[in-house]
Amino acid sequence: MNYHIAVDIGASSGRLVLGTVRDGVLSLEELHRFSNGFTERENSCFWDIDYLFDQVIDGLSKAKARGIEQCTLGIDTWAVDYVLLDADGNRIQEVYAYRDRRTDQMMEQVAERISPAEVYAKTGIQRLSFNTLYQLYAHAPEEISQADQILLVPDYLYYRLTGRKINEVTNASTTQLLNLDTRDYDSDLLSLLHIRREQFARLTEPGEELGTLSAALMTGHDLPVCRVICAATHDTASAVLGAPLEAGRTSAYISSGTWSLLGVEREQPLNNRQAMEANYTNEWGAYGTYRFLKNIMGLWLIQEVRRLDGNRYSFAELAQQAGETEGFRSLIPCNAPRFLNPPNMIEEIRNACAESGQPVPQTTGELARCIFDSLALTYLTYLEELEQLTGEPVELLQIVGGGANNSLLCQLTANVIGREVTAGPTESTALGNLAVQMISEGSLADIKEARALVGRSFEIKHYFPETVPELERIVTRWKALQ
Ligand code: ADP
Ligand code: LRH
Repeated sequence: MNYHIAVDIGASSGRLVLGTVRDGVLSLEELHRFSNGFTERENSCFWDIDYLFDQVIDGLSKAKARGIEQCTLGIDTWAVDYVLLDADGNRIQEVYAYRDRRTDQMMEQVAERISPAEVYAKTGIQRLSFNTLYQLYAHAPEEISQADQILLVPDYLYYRLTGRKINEVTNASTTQLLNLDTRDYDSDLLSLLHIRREQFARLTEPGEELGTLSAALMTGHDLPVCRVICAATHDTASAVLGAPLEAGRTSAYISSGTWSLLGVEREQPLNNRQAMEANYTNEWGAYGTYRFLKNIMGLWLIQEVRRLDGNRYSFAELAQQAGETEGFRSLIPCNAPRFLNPPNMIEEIRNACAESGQPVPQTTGELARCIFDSLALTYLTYLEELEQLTGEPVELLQIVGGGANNSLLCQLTANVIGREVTAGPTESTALGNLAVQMISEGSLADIKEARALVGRSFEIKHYFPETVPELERIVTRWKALQ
């Protein structure tokens, strides 16, 4: 029996998932799950990277206790965030979380030095205030010069496990520093940041074998013998690899978690003027693919409402309460920067409703309904924009990730976009991570085979559009809010 373990850490939770194939069917077993989130201290937002590393070790110890002696191992996490290391490989400072407000004015400042059009032509990456480019620009050059090495978060976890320093490409593309033509870090952008090429590590493709767990880790803990494989370390790259994209039908996907990433897989980037103006991104995927997509504020909105409500209700309960509440009563423009990291999400949503003369959601169910209705309308807006940009009509929308559990949101999405929606697998990110491991060790030929395996191993739910009374009027109301 071949064992594969995916370490998948999203902004809201992490897990170690064991994948095994028996009789041509892939099954998953969750070995370990833990919560994640950034903490705010003195107006800055940080991840607890040591806690995350400890969770990886705890999960691997559980694997050993469960009888797994040998396995392959891959890691993916959220994108853009980085760790600065000194020459001894020690962290120079804490790891900023991308919602930290120090980058608020950085896109504008960078635009004074190099035009957004030039950056887009070079990188094809959308302008988001938290891209690594803007995060690094927020440092004083002297601080950057102290860094011997800059690793993104999953690269750093690999380094702690194996001692090897790499920059995995799918995640590196989210820095907004990779050049589409040279396929390396762009020298103009590096100069702007006062960074030397050697401060970044070697760009590494998914599938490369990185070695074994370090001797120090193996002597200090009871762990399986792991062949460590470089996964598609950007969680969204793994999520789309693990999505059973339907051949023969034009489909778009939403990787639905803390963010809703809505887009299509392509073999070529699309970085023309229209794509730039609409702010679509071309993130690098594994095996020569690109994800042409848009970041939508996503389930972060409900995560924050739930947290501020004292975690009284589960996500399933929140969806149920929303379902019992009148629909399309109060709407918010989800993608407005005000929702990226407001001091109080509940107040922010209420203020936005009051400012636009709509009823102010009072109960938790009303707040949840406002979020889900608004997300479904945002999906419609960007799906139509996506079709215009690619020139290809979309028949089917495939939702993967934790958000695929939310049947209210899936049904609302089908109703609003007027197209079939599929939901699942919910663990597509772990599946994409495992797929790279299996392709790397040779038990699967390619991503087509991997998707076929996912397709026959997991149940997918189908949602068909139901009529929404006065949808046109709702859409007009929604557009007026932007
Ligand atoms: P990330 O990887 O960004 O941390 P996930 O893909 O794990 O996110 O998705 C987490 C989200 O999935 C939660 O914020 C929640 O909104 C949604 N979710 C998970 N389980 C359920 C459920 N049973 N019902 C409704 N929503 C759910
Ligand atoms: C989703 C995600 C997304 C990025 C954001 C930082 O977890 O990786 O693709 O834009 O987090």
